[in-house]
Amino acid sequence: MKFYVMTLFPEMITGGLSYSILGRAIKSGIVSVEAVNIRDFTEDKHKHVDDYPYGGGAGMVMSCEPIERTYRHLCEKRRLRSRPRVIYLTPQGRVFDQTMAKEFAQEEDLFFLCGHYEGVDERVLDAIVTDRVSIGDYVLSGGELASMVMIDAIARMVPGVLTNEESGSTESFEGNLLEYPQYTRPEVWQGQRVPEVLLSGHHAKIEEWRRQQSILRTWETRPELLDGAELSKKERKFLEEIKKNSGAEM
Ligand code: 4GY
Repeated sequence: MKFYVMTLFPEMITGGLSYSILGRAIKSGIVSVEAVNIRDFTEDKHKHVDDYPYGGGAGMVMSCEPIERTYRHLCEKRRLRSRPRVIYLTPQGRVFDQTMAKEFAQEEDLFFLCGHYEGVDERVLDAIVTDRVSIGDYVLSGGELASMVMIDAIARMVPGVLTNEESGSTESFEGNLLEYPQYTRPEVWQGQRVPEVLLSGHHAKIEEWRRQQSILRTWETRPELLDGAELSKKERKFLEEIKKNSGAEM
C-alpha cells in the first residue's frame, strides 16, 4: 500500500513514521510513505502557499493552486490508474475509528492533504478531496499529526504488516471491548502482586478472567461500546453484577 501526503512539513511525516512496526513495514516494502512539500509547487518568487481570507478575519488560508499542482504531480506519477481517495484532515470530518481503518486499508493507495493556518480554500477541497476525516474533537495546529495517526492505524490492517504475535490486540478491539490489563516480571513490584490466576497456568480460567477484566474496563470508561459487544450468557450475567455494584457505590 502506498501513502502520499501533501504537506508543508514533509520531514514531520517521514520522521514520525520511521519507527517500530510501521518503520519495519516501510523497510520491508509492504507499505511506502511519500511526503510531498506543497511549497515546491508554488510558482511565485516568494513561494507563497497562503493568502488573506475573503470576507476578512484572522489568519491565512491555504491557496488552491499549489495544492492542485501537488495533487496533479502525484496523479501523474500514478499514471492512468483510477482517481485516488484523498483524505482531508479536519475537525469538521467524520470521526475516524477502527472500522474506517480497515476500510481504507483495502485501497491500493491513499492521498492525505494536511492543512494549516485557518484552513484550505474550499474550492480545491471540493475539487480533489473524497473524504473529510477527523481523528477526534480537539484542534491541532495542522493536519500532519492527524494523518500520521491514520496512516499508522491503517497500515496495521494491511496484510503482512503485523506478525502473528502482534495481530492479537486488534482482534479484541474489534470485539468492541477494551483490552485487559497486562503484567510481566517481577511477580511482586512495590508490594503489588500479579493477579494469582495469571500464575496458575489454567488457560480456561485465565481466558475467563481476561474477558471479565475487559468487560469491567469497558463498563467503567466506555459503556457505550458494550452495545456492540458480543457477550456469552455467563458474561452478560457478570456485566449485570458489575452494574448492580456500581450503583451501590454512588
Ligand atoms: N482534530 N482531526 C484535525 C485537526 C488541524 C487548520 C485544518 C482533527 O483531523 N484533523 O485538528 N486539524 C486543522 C488545522 C487547518 C486542519
